[in-house]
Amino acid sequence: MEGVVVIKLGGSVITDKKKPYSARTEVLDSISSSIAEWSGRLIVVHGGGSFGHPTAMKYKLSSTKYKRSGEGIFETREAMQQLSSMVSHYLGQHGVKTYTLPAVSLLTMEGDPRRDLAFLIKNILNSGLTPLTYGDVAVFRKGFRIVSGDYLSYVLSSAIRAERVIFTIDKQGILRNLDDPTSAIEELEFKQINQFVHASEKDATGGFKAKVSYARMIAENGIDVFFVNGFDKDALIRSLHGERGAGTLVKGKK
Ligand code: IP8
Repeated sequence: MEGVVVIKLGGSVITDKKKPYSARTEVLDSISSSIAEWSGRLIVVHGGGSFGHPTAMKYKLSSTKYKRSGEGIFETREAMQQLSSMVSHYLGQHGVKTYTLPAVSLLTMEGDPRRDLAFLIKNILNSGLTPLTYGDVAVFRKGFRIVSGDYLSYVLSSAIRAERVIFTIDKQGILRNLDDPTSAIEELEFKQINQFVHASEKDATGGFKAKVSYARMIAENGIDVFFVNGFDKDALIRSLHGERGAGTLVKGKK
């Protein structure tokens, strides 16, 4: 689908990962205003930050293991739904009206994209609404498992052949040197990306390493991927327009 951008709002951007259940409302407000300024079509995905991850880890839920018992599922999903309703609220305040899709509505019982996913998304986009989804605990044939917002960004961008995917993170981009926050790499080929995995705290969905592997899969599908600083309004707007120099561009395979 021409011109659609998928933006993933990283949990470390929209929440303070050091304080449980603390949303950065001023950041949500600023990101929402940048999104509203941009006139193109968008799908918004967000991560768990200090809402989803501590709760999921408390109940030993992860993106790799299935669980049959419902223990902790309500608590984790409730935390994510709270965060998601804040994301939706701030977008709405700026005139971006969302249509929230829980992960389970996008996937089959095997965890793959549902067959008519592109059709579902197109119908929402064509109505003028903005699809919104988030990392969640989904239920599959084998039981409950977390699906990350990064995986959903991959699934959605592939289904609709997005123009580009933007991962907002709490750094200037992918850093060449982890000790130097100004060392963001301007452009990378998808094959090079795995060399630059940032250290990240342990979380329920595989941290930065998993994000990089989804970014690689997206770029391998021919879609450009940006890593931009979610706190930098200018960089965010530039990446929405697909401009180079806004963080790191991982070039889609040609
Ligand atoms: O932050 C995590 O989503 P992510 C969702 O995109 C939960 O990995 C439930 C922890």
